[in-house]
Amino acid sequence: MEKIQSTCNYCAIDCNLDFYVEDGRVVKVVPTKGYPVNDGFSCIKGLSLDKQQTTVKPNCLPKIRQEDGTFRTVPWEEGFRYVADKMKELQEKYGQESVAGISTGQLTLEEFAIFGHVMRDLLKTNVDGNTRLCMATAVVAHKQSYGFDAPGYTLKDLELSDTIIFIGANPVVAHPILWGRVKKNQVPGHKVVVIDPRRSETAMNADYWYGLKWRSDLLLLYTVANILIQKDYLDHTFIEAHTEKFEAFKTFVKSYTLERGVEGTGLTEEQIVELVELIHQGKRVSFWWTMGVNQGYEAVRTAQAIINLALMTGNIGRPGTGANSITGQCNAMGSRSYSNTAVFFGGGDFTNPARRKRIAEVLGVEETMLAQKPTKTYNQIIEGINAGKIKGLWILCTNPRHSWTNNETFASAAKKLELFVVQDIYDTIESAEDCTVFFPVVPGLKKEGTYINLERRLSAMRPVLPRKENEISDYEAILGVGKALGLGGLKGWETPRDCFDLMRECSRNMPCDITGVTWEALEGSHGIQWPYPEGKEEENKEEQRRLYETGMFFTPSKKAQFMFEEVGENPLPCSEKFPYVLNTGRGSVGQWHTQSRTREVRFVEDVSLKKAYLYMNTELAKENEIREMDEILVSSANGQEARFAVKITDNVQYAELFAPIHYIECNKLTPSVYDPYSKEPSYKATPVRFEKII
Ligand SMILES: Nc1nc2c(c(=O)[nH]1)N[C@H]1C(S)=C(S)[C@@H](COP(=O)(O)OP(=O)(O)OC[C@H]3O[C@@H](n4cnc5c(=O)[nH]c(N)nc54)[C@H](O)[C@@H]3O)O[C@H]1N2
Ligand SMILES: Nc1nc2c(c(=O)[nH]1)N[C@H]1C(S)=C(S)[C@@H](COP(=O)(O)OP(=O)(O)OC[C@H]3O[C@@H](n4cnc5c(=O)[nH]c(N)nc54)[C@H](O)[C@@H]3O)O[C@H]1N2
Ligand code: SF4
Ligand SMILES: [Mo]
Repeated sequence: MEKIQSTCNYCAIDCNLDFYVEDGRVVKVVPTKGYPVNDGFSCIKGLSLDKQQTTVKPNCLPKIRQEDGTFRTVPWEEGFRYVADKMKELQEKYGQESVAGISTGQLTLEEFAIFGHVMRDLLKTNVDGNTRLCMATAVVAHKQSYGFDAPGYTLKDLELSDTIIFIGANPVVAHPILWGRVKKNQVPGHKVVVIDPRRSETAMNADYWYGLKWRSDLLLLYTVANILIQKDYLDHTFIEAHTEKFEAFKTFVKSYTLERGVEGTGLTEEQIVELVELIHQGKRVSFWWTMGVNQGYEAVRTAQAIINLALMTGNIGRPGTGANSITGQCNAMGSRSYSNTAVFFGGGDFTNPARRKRIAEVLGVEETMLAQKPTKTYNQIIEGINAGKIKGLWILCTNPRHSWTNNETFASAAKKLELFVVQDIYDTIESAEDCTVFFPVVPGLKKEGTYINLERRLSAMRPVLPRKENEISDYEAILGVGKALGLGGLKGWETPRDCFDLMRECSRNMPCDITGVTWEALEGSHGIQWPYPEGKEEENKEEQRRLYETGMFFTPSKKAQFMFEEVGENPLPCSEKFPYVLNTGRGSVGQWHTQSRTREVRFVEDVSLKKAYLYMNTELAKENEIREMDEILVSSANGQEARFAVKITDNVQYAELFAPIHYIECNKLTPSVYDPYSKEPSYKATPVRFEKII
């Protein structure tokens, strides 16, 4: 029996697992002992990765739709040529930006790098990722506040913190291994605080739960900041030495009085003051946020309001502290720096002449070949298709027909496309229904590459199983089309390993420098956190490292910025017609997003409901004579309606409904509303009404 250590490619924890293989089959999966992230533990999804060994069918070839609607199976070379020719034809007919791509945070670093290169540099068009739906807010917040998209923490900080504050995060369900680290915290008297309108699974296990009114976080955080200032609970030395714009912030938050906070958040005076005291009394306070913050119409400012609290109280760069954004997908961090979508490979703006020169040198191409500007955003791509301007789309490792906000807008877009390439490990996903080309690729178990987890740790994905005839990886599919385009620019990109070497070189002297990491060193390792520059390996040999320990940030002045803006009007508030609010999120540890993968896991499927459901408050249900599992028709302010079964609970507020995202009905109802800076959808608070189906 052979043992192969690889990385779980579901969530951003990036647990390492030992796969035991015999006769070309995985017979056992054991979480890697001693791996600093998950040390011998994992959740059910990682343990079930072996279920995906059967998904790719034999004779795995591309399919092209014919005029009569049926599919023709073709050899790979023909598939590549078809897609390449069609994209060039569309560009000639309708303009360069008439084709687009949607990438992901769930492939290897090398895979989205080559996709970004082919689409953005060779074809000179747009590629955005599903990371827009997830981490875009944190990216913008970090860039503006710290000068670079660099979350500073290490997971060990959860064990060292005396006051752990989760804001819009439910790690008990979404990041169970991270929650395991909270449980390992031995600091005497440490406290866990949860800020979430819903009494989530994490709230139930916390010492303090602040069940504020949805979308009132920004108001709460400014109120807390104002009281901290009034009480002089500040770290003046840190503010002075390492931050800018504090005086302006101080003036700004003056109007965020306790009364205003109470009125807008629905919390009591005592609760808000208690929260302030908790922050003040903590010696090592850490703030952790996820989608309850990122997915809102003023999300960037909310994330920055969290950063402001950490800065003003000096809770950053020290063990057990930080304003820490928790990442979602296994390689969201990799895609942020290496997908060539919003920034260059390794970071830096597309307009920065020094970066342009350097990247062109590393890639061995003319500077003119490189993308000139950041990509059009996800919403602009979908709107572009619906407006008839974009005619070709290539999506990979994402299922937008289900996951995109107001997802009927994706359904209508898909029907308008002349070329719609779907590249996935299942041809049964909802997004494949209207595709014109399907590229079947192998799952993670059969490929190699690099992942970066939420604490900046690189780890290796190594092939656990051999490939069968015609089975190819995402990397090979993209390279195949890239070559068929005949535009050059792919010398040195032959294998994932070559690509990794290029990307390493692109990162040189950037905050995310990984020039000291080698392909070999990652294999069977404990992972390596960035930065890890060449020549400084000794200096960085600690296994758990954090950024900002010297108080230096990545802005030109090396100081962090207080970023703030008045609390805005809700662009889509509840009304008489739509008096309730639909909250959405992860439903269970076992279910993953659109369920394409986890529905294969027998013990997850056995306990998961087959039809869409939502949670309703006991009192509201009673008033409407709704009993457990009765069906209701929910109508949304976006003009759509969908059926849900009702589960009754006291854990949601009276006017709040909570729908797990694992059913396509959920995003039928979510709106086309975005944060103005990050363009991340406001998924978590849609005005709705409902009626019981008799
Ligand atoms: N089992 C499982 N795990 C997963 C995933 C999965 O699909 N399944 N997906 C992964 C991915 S990609 C991601 S991004 C993460 C997401 O991880 P999380 O963000 O932790 O999960 P969510 O359930 O989306 O949202 C977190 C909480 O935000 C709360 N919330 C809603 N509105 C507000 C608000 O106005 N204010 C505040 N403070 N909170 C609010 C919700 O009630 C919810 O409890 O999970 C990752 N892990
Ligand atoms: N209402 C609401 N909607 C949300 C959210 C929310 O909180 N509320 N959360 C948003 C967030 S944070 C996220 S990250 C998105 C996730 O949304 P999606 O990315 O659309 O969801 P997944 O189900 O993870 O889709 C991944 C796809 O990749 C395929 N796949 C798996 N492995 C491979 C591989 O190796 N290669 C290829 N080519 N394909 C593979 C799977 O079969 C699946 O079809 O959903 C967003 N949508
Ligand atoms: S916690 Fe995340 S990385 Fe770890 S096994 Fe579960 S899904 Fe995989
Ligand atoms: Mo996500």
